[in-house]
Order: sequence, then structure tokens, then C-alpha cells
Amino acid sequence: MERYYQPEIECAPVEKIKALQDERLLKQVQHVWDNVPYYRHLMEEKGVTPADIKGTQDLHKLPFLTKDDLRKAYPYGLMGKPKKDCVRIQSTSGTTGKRVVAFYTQHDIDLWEDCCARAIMAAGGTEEDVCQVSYGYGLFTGGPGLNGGSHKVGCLTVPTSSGNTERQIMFIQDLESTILCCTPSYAAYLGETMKEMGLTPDQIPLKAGIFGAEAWSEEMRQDIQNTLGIKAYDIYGLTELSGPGVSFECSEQSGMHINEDHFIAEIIDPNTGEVLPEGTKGELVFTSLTKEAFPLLRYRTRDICVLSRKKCSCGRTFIKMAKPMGRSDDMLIIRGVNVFPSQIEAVLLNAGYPANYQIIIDRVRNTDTFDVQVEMTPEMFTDNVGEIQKRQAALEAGLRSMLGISAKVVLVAPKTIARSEGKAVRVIDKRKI
Ligand code: DLL
Repeated sequence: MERYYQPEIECAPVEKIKALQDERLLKQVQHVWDNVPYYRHLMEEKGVTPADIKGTQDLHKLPFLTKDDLRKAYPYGLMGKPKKDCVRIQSTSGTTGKRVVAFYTQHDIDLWEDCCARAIMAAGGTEEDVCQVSYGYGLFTGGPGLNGGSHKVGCLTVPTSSGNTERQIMFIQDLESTILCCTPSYAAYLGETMKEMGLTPDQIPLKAGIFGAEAWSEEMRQDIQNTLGIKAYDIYGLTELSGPGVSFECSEQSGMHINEDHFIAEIIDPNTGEVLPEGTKGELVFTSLTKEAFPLLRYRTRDICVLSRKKCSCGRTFIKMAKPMGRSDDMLIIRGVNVFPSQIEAVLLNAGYPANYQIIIDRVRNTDTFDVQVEMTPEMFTDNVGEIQKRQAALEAGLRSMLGISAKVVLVAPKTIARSEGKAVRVIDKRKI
């Protein structure tokens, strides 16, 4: 039976959701206009005032906000509330330049935790469950968000944070954890380790996993489900918009419902900024409707995906986003061809390899080199050179047909590629451009 945390809104008629969005948008635009001079200035530059925004149909008139704006306004320039009204910050790891620092009032945290509670209940969570939160705690939003959601559902919450794999497994077994929350790459690693310990899926008490914070393929989902003996649910979010729980998967496991009472989603053409019709692939843009302390309007996520309002068997009416196929800034351009790491992952997993790989790109004498290191599983490990070459050639052919360019595949021994306890590092781009 499908379970909901807030069924009155999660399953509301679409017209009711739209009406709520209209009402909240007007309030939010006024709030930003009155309290965020940085964005008011962008609106003035575009010649828009709150009076021009009468509902969601006018959203396209508002200017975009980008990560670059966040950097320029760092740290306090986009706050919608005075510091004295804020109770928390969270922040990104800042691998691509300056960190993003997001602010929260107590009310913002409350709504964020509601969104995470919706995700946990959609994954079957109840107060009977033991929910192990193995996302990092601290500045990263994963741990605090799911921790709050787990409390709201009433699960017994185990805040292990990330890392210390042995201790994670000990708690899963001793406390009989039923729900695991972590990145998909860490879930795969936990699965791999438990398998090595001789544990079969039926000896692992887990029944569901809530995995997100990075792109993962359908093939990787199957892999994790099989090794852990669970149902694996996707969850999406970003620090700028609170953290995990912007959208979440239900029992259908075919895309993530966006919490539309708190966020409006648009898909745009990343090059022109034009709004694209539902069902078209493009860049995801979010407007936060209820956030007080860090109220972002039309924030460009750089995530590439597709929206769909097709009726969902779970009963929820919120629009769904497909698994993001990558970020427009993660997209690699190799020898002029657009390549997403997720495409490479699909080829590898379809051929029976684990999701332990690394893509290494360099430029030698003005030509891009494109190497993919792939780990063999212990079962396929061999030191027969001829056999390895045959397998490498097969993977190279698979990649060529998927991507349209050739890559050099190097098969490496099991456990050679460093495991990640948080987001995996898949790409090493050594080109100096
Ligand atoms: O990763 C928030 C989060 C924590 C989401 C735990 C889910 C679970 P950031 O560190 O700010 O926030 O990174 C946000 O990660 O723009 C996407 O590119 C990527 N991302 C997040 N969830 C998914 C997902 C958190 N389910 C950035 N699939 C986003 C693919 C994801 N990419």
C-alpha cells in the first residue's frame, strides 16, 4: 500500500496545486523584491516589477539566477531575512569554485524536513522502521535533511554519517536497519563489502534505500537492489534549494515527484534560455515558493533532464522529473563530441561490470585522449592477457557505438579504483583549456 506523509497536497488535483503555486509565487516575488536588493536589481534591469507577475504563466518574465550570481553575492547578498531570523547554514563542497552557502529560518528547516519525510514515506517508511542515515552530516545537506525527515516520520534514526564502512555494517546488522540513506556509490560499496563478508541479500535486514546526490543509472539501481535485497529509490535536491527532497521517487520508480507546493520547475534550452514544452530535454530551473531566508527565483541548476505529468500509479499528482542524465557543466566535450559520464556507466554496467570506473581525459599534441579505467569483478578477474584484451576490445566497441567516438579501455584489478563515501569522483580532466 502506498503511503504518504501529506496526502492532501501530494495527491491534490493538479488545478489545486497550480492555484497554490500562483498564490505563493506572487507572495514570494514580493518578498524577494522587498528584501533581496541583488535580485530586485536584476528585475529592474529586465524591466519587470511584482505587478507584472500575476501567476505562474508570467514566470518566464523573471530573470534567471545562476551559480555565478551566487558567487557574486557570496555570502550574504541573496538573503531574504535578517541574520537574526536565520538559524542555520548549509554549504556545498565547493569543488567548482566558491562554496555555495544557503541560509535557513526555522520555518525553512521545517518545510525542508517535511519534503524529506515525504521521500521516506514514499519509500515505505513508517514509525516501525530503523533508518540509517549514512549521508555526510555537517555542511553537506544530505545528513541533516534525511535525519530531519526520518524524525518526522517517526523512524528510529541512526545518524552514522558517511564513512567507517565496518561500523555501518555492524549497525545495519545489530540494529536491524531497514532503510538506508546514502549516495548510490556508497550503497554499491556497502553492498560489495557485505557480499565479500559472505552476507546474502536475505541476511541483510534492509528493505529500502534512498539514494541520491549524484547521477546513477538504471543499471546501477538493479545492481544495488540485487546485492542488498532492497528496493532502491532516487532522491534529488541541491543545497541552493534546501537540499535533498526537492523531488523523490515513489513505488513506480520511474522518475521523481517534484514537491510542487514548494518549488516550480521549468525546463529551458541551456543555450537560449527559452522555456521548453513538457517532455523536452533541457536544463532544469527551479523557483522556490516558500523559502524565507534564501528565496531563489528561476535558479538554473545546470542539471539536464525531462519533466512529465503522466498519471502516476502511486496516486501522487506532482509532476515528475526523469533521473538527471548529467549536468550541463559535467558534460564532457571530447574531440568535439558531447559525452555524459552516465552514458559510459550504462555501457559498463550492461556488460556486467561494476560501477567502479574512472574517466581520464587529457590533451596530447592538440588531440583529446579519452581513457576509461574499469574494474573487473573478482569473478571475472584473470591474468590471461589475451582474455583481458578481448574484453577491453568488446567494451571499446560498446562505447564507440554509444558515444560515436572511441575510447581506450583499461581493465584493472578489483579494488584498484578508490571508493567514495560520498559523491564519487568519476572524471579526471587533465586538459588545460
Ligand atoms: O547533493 C543534495 C542531496 C543530498 C540530494 C542527498 C539527494 C540526496 P549538492 O551537494 O548541492 O546537494 O549537489 C546538488 O547534485 O544539482 C545534481 O547535479 C546532483 N544531484 C543531486 N541529487 C541527484 C540525483 C545535494 N538524484 C547537485 N541524481 C544537483 C542525479 C543528483 N544528480
